[in-house]
Amino acid sequence: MESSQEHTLAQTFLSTGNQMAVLRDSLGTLKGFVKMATYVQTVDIGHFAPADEREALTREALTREVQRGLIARPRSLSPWMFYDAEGSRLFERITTLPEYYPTRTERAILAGYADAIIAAAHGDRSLPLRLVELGAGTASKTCILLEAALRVSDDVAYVPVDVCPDALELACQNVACALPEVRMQPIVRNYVTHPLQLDLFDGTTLALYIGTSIGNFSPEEAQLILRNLCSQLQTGDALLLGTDMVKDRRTLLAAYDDNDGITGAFNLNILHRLNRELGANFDAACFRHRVLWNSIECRIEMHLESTQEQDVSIDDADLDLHFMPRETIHTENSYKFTDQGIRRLLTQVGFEVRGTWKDSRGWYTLTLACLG
Ligand code: AVI
Repeated sequence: MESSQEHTLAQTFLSTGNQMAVLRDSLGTLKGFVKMATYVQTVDIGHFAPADEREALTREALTREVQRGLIARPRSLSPWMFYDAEGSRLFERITTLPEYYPTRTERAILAGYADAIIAAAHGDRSLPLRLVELGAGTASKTCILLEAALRVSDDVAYVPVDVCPDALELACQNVACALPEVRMQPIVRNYVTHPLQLDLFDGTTLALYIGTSIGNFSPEEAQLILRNLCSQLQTGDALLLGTDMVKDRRTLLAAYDDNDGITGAFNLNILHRLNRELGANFDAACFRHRVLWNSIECRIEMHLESTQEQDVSIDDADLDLHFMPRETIHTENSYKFTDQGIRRLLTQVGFEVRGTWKDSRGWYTLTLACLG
């Protein structure tokens, strides 16, 4: 039976939970995905049948989410809704903005300390090493760690886990091109609603939860995700956690409200998405991107604020909404951490901190934790 907390999470996030394998031809070209359990057929990516099924599941999840979040007071929508194709493209742009420091800061820490991190995580070099990445996205930073792993072991496997098959495909292509010697075992899975079930591994597993993705979850959700992950690891395995740190308010606000308005477009894209996918008639020009620093909860909050009194309907969800001027929809939290907060979170779920690496300003931390 699901606990009520798990049930709430399950309602909030997409639920496409199949284990998949990537197929390649003899030249290593990506041919398609198959379910692990039925690893018998070659499927061309372009004709990947379950796309319809995935679309239907997404529409169902979107419908449930607007029926929950837009009727509630205060109104809210879950941040997974940002990431359709356009939202993912906008997010990639955000990661390159001068104001958005987390991505390049984390990349610089990885570039400087990848060998030290791998050495700390992988004590017995004679054993195979498996890197399992939650929310792999395009795996653009992961190659730095995989390269370091290949410097100490010639048996390295990479298990990217992501709810989005397109992102996984890109991750696999990126890694396969740069590091063809890495064995790839991608898993399409929403690790929030469907806890990971890793195959037993005769070697060391290093779980990666980087990109400060943990920051988009409440402390309770973060604990649940890490506890589930912890349950899949064995003595000697480790977790590398990336966290954005509390810092001055101006820097934090600028990172989520850039001068070029890309983060604003990313936030407003949720309304365009509802127009495209659920027959809504939001006029995005009548909403504005609002960002605030909640110092009590230690988090950046993103909201969409109605600039006027207006009516909106979402036909496919049978919703008629009335917005008052300045009424908001809360779309994202991005929690920021302190050293004590990271330690508390990790020890609460059964990990022991083994090492931390930071940039010179202390803006971002990578923490290596092992099973306590
Ligand atoms: C994906 N996540 C870690 C980003 C963050 O910083 O919370 C999402 C984001 N939202 C606005 N800008 C970036």
